[in-house]
Amino acid sequence: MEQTFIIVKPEGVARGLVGEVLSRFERKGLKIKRLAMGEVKEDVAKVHYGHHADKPFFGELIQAITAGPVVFAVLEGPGAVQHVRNLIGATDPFKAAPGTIRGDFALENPFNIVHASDSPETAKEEIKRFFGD
Ligand code: 3AN
Repeated sequence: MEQTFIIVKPEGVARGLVGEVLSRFERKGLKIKRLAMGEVKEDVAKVHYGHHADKPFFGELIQAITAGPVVFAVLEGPGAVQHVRNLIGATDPFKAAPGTIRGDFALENPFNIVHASDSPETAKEEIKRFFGD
């Protein structure tokens, strides 16, 4: 069964949105297979967002994801990756549709509340990165 990986980012945890975010995934029918609270260390953040290393916002992105406690989860279900991407909405909160997590709870990047894997292959890498084997 397909799995995906999500992070409720520091601003999501700080604003008390962990239950809200997880409940949206559960209501959709996705199963929570693993769940942990932790933090994203700076070296791990730089690998995780390595595809943005040359962007002007890289510094603020790393600062935001390492700013405080986060919640990590593995979600499972048919088409889990795409379903979760649909539920979280567009990367840019100005473009995320109302009804999506980012559309309902985020104002601007990099504070878009939740990270989710963008493909099943990325999900496998990210699950390994944050949960180990
Ligand atoms: P997604 O998180 O939707 O997969 P990515 O991987 O392109 O999108 O972006 C990773 C993170 O980088 C986003 N979640 C967002 O927090 C941040 N980000 C993307 N674009 C910008 C931007 N223009 N300014 C600041 N942060 C950004």
